[in-house]
Amino acid sequence: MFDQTVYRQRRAALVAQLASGLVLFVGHSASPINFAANPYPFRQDSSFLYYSGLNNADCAILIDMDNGRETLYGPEATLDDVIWTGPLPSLKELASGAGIAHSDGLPRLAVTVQEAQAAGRPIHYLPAYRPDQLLTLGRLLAASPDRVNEGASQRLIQVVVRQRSVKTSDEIVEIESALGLCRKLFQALVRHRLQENNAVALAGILEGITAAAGSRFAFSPIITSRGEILHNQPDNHPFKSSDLLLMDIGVESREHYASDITRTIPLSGRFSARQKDIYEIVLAAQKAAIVRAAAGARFLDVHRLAAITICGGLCDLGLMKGTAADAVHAGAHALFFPHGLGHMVGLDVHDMEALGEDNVGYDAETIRSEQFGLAALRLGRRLEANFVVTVEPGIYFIPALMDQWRQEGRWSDFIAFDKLAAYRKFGGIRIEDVVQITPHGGRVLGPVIPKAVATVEAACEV
Ligand SMILES: [Mn+2]
Repeated sequence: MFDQTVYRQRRAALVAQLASGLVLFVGHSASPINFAANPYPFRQDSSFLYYSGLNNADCAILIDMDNGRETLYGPEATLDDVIWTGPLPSLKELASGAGIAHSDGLPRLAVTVQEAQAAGRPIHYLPAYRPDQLLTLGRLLAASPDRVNEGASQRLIQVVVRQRSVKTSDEIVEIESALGLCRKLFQALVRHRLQENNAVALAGILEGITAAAGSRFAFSPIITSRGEILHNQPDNHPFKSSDLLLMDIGVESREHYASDITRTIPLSGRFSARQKDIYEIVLAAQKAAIVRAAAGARFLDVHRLAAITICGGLCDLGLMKGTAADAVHAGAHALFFPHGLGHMVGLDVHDMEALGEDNVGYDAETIRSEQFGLAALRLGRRLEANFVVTVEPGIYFIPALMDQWRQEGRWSDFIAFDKLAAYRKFGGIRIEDVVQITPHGGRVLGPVIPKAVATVEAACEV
């Protein structure tokens, strides 16, 4: 974890915004796979991690903002725990590592919360998204688990989102270290792509490299020769050497910050002319978007710029027609680019998504569109310096969607449906980097991972 002063400052900044009442953070419990003693690998709640750095199960933090008292609640290790697990820090030691002055057992938390409720004091807590959190909060607050989120503090959500959105240099170092491992994964993908010849085997190799580095995936990786299936999970269908291979992968840093990288490579090592044409459009859209992603710009407009670049390129190829800006205004680009340009990255790969996508990505100025494609944009709001976001445009040829739009005659002014038959087996291309927002545009974080056609092909030769 970071030095305890980091967590103290984060909590102090939080309290300064909220002023009075109590803040309650409930951490995660172990999540059993098939019986309690055989749990999934533990991953702490990201807001709990952000304010404490503590990666321990069954803990809660209560901050009394009226007297400044901070308390860590949790189980004290028993002799049995020590016999099975080895020596463990005491609760007091855990608390002091996080700069928290007081510690106590969980029964005491229940009493303190009840007293505060009885006194009519506000208790701010974040919405829960795991059954164990819902049960714990429900028990503590004497609320039914399926209604406990109705009492979540909108004010606390706002303050936490504002704070976690702006990354410090320490956090950016973490994200860059996670990106460093992504580069190794890209190199391994390129190296092993032909011997292994299916996505399951490649995913296993990449998972092994990740685990050996002491890390883990930040989300289920997408490794597929069918890039048009946006979240296709690895399967064992053999690749064809004429296919493109899309890898969208992210790992956690030591302090659990995420990375999120997508590259699309030709399995043969050389892009075909048709693949190259589409690839260059995606790359141009990504580069234009990164330049535009400056503090003060709305990400919605950056997304639109990427969409306009894509439409312009597809018009040049004869797959679209009309004016790119008109096509994007109508939403015709979403046939090829049906998802959003990106999202924030931090302790979560979709940072803070558990607090509500709209609470993170939209505000009073920028409301989420209901238009197909644009509605999937997770982040639309105005950017600020030191936000960290992904920029990940793509072009996909999705047969079911092309068929439906053609039948409906949808946007036939903009789409050359008769030209699309030749692309039914093309798949999809996405290129994604993680970018730090600066006053002058986006700064790509992490080591260089090849993305120009020539450097991708050169990497494939090794
Ligand atoms: Mn992403």
